[in-house]
Amino acid sequence: MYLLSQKQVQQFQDEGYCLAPDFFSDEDIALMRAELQRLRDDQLLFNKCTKDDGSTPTTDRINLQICPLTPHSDIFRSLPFYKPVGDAIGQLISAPFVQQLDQIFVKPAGIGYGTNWHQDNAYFQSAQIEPHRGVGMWIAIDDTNVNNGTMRLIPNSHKGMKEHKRDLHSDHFITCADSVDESLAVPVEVEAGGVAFFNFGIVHCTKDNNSDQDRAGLALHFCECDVVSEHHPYTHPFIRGDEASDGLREFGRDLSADWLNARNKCSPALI
Ligand SMILES: O=C(O)CCC(=O)C(=O)O
Repeated sequence: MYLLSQKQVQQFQDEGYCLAPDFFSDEDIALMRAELQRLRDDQLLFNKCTKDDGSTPTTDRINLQICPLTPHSDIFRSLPFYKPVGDAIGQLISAPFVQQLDQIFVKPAGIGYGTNWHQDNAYFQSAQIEPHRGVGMWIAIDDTNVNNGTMRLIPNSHKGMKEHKRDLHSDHFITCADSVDESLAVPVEVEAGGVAFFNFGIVHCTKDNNSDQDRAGLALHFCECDVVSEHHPYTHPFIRGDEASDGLREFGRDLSADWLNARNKCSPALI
């Protein structure tokens, strides 16, 4: 059973983020990689990069995204119901809470393009949402480091919302890059299976992948149920609280064993 330490929880409360370097096992990562490969083979990820006009697609800069993910993958749909995930989120925000959204970004080797500075709360446009009541869980599907453009985040940046405008190097992203002091940023350098938890108000980005290996990250977002944003068309399953049913009420089936069952069937050759 994985639980965040008191020190990690305290850092999340004080600075708006914490890292859990060994959250997922090699077997978990093998399953994530196998399912991601299936999604890529099925051409369900799309390049979000554009020339400076916000609309003309690029071929020399690629930032592949699938969002939302759950409608395309029973395996990733089951991950929030895997007990260690809900337990860790329950240490950071209060029940009842739901899943807000899920997505994967892939930065292909050499031409992988970063996702510009932003606060997730600028996307989850609910008038009433308070950033500390939502948490992003960014999972390294591959080893991450500065050379392959890992996530960077700015500690303590969650205490106020910044102005965002359209990022014209992408087809729909928004950014607060103009008001960011990059010298304050911390890179999230973790091996595959490591996790960064961060408050919906934390300013963060990813950079270009200059390495010779693809780099993928999976982002799950959770928030307390009374601040959920309906901005994205998405089912918001209850993860903890009286209305939580391990997916039964939202998806018609108890999904609590699905992650482990799929993991047990996944080929060890992929590890
Ligand atoms: O992986 C990325 O490029 C960006 C991820 C991100 O910004 C997020 O999860 O909020």
